[in-house]
Amino acid sequence: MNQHTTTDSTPTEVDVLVVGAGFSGLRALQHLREKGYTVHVIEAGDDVGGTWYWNTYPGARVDIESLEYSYAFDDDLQQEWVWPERYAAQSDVLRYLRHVADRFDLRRDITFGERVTSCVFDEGDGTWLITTDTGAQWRSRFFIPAVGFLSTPYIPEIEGLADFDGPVIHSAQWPREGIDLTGKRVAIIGTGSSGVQLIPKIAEQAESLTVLQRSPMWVVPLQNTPMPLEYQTRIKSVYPELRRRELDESFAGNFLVDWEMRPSETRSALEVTPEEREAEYEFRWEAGGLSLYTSFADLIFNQEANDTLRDFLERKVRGMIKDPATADQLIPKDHPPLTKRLCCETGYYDAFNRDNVHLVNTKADPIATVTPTGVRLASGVTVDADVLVLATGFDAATGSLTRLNITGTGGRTLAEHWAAGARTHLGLMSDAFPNMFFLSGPLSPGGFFSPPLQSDYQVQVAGRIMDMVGEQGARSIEPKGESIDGWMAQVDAIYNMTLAPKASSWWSGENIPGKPKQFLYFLGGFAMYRDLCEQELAEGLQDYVVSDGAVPAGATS
Ligand code: NA7
Repeated sequence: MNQHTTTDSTPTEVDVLVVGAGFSGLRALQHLREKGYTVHVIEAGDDVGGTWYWNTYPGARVDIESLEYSYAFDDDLQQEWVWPERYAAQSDVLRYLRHVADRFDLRRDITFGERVTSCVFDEGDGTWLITTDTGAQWRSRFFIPAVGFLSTPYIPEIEGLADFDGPVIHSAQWPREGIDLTGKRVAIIGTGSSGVQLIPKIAEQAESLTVLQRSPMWVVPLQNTPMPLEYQTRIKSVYPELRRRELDESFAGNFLVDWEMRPSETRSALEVTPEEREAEYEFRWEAGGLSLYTSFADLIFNQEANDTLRDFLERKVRGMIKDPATADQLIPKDHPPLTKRLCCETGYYDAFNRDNVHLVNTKADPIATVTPTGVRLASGVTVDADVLVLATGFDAATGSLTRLNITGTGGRTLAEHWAAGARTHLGLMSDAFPNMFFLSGPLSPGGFFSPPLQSDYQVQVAGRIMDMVGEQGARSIEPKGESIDGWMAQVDAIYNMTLAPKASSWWSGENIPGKPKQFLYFLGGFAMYRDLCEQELAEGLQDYVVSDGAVPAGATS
């Protein structure tokens, strides 16, 4: 292991340099430090939390139950922590991560309030040189950009945006001190998960809210409640078993509804009677959250099966919205349910029954320009506003990585290397960028598996690979080009078996103009992903190039 060597002129040396102190970066620090590596984390924010530090907009909360959307690596931690609600609000997730940082004494190895400006691989000695905006430099054997996959806000280039007289606020850049919208006329662009959470909160406070909707999403009730004490106690008594089954049996890392209430259906939606089907959908609608994903086995594969869910959801929306024309606008026509991420609502549909909320269909009448006093549509209709909210999403999966100014072998940047699309092996490593590991990265199960659990596993895999490199006295490791090609073909093959190609969203990069279209996540499920990783480790990393020393077959840490 290297020693810390801090002087004014030479970089500080550590074994592993991590960027980002969210769920994945914190776990990387905790786990790799425990293994004996020297680790340092650089975080741009003033505190831990990552996504849960930055997204302070009203209504921000998880849509996987908190008893599951939390670390599993330490049983005392999960036994002790008390979640106040089934689905934690942003402030509670942040409180939890602060607790984790303190409990495992992580802060002493984190620099806050510094932004990494360049990361360069030194081919001479196989190390990374990381520089921050203060001029501080770090040299490390391994590099983990744990920057999150929904962390670079996307601000669309709408004509006139810079001339708007009032505040323009992206959902992920909400003022930490809040903003008083009482008596204000607010316009919001964007009706994905962030917009769906924000809209009811703004509607409660603002004088008026105009929702400028380009594409409706399929939205289901979250059914959040204060945490029932008996429920929490019961789950804690079976936590290890629940955690095991989240990994082995669940698709997204959320297993509680299937575990507690009713196992997921293994049958086709077309195999059961209409009454049985309706009962299943009704049960999962009432159970809440993302549980509709597991209603039937073929909803994501078979259009006819999927149409039965569409029919159910359409009826639900029409039943909740008083004005039939508004209900019609809120029902997606451009994609089947489940082919974009379901949004979970608390008061979203009710908001459209309020007199102060107005829905504008900007697909039919697009935004022409933002003016100093509002938004003008192509038809000439104007929407007056004092505050403009952009819930317009993120340059997901790759955006934060390609902006980090990472240079690999041959002086090539990651942005250049990925100009035609992200290339990774197992979503974990890229060729030409040795000794660098992604967590919940592109082409991993990332967008489809509970981030705390996925990054936990990937940190462990990265640690095992580091051990193998160290045991061999090797200088560096990177995946072979053909391994990446094979993995990408596998990701695409599974994607093409599903109905997902019928939708465009951040999952496929299509939310960002000019970004290469590429399905960015592995849809085979976590269990299959883990089996493939384990197989590779057992076979001795044959899919990788190990420089200055070979790793023997069968070697694992
Ligand atoms: P999303 O899901 O990417 O939603 C972004 C929204 O912004 C969506 O409704 C977009 O409409 C809309 N948008 C984006 N650009 C424009 C322009 N130029 N004009 C009009 N409307 C626009 O982001 P979220 O933050 O809500 O959620 C991201 C993930 O975070 C979510 O899936 C959860 O996993 C957590 P479009 O659909 O493109 O027509």
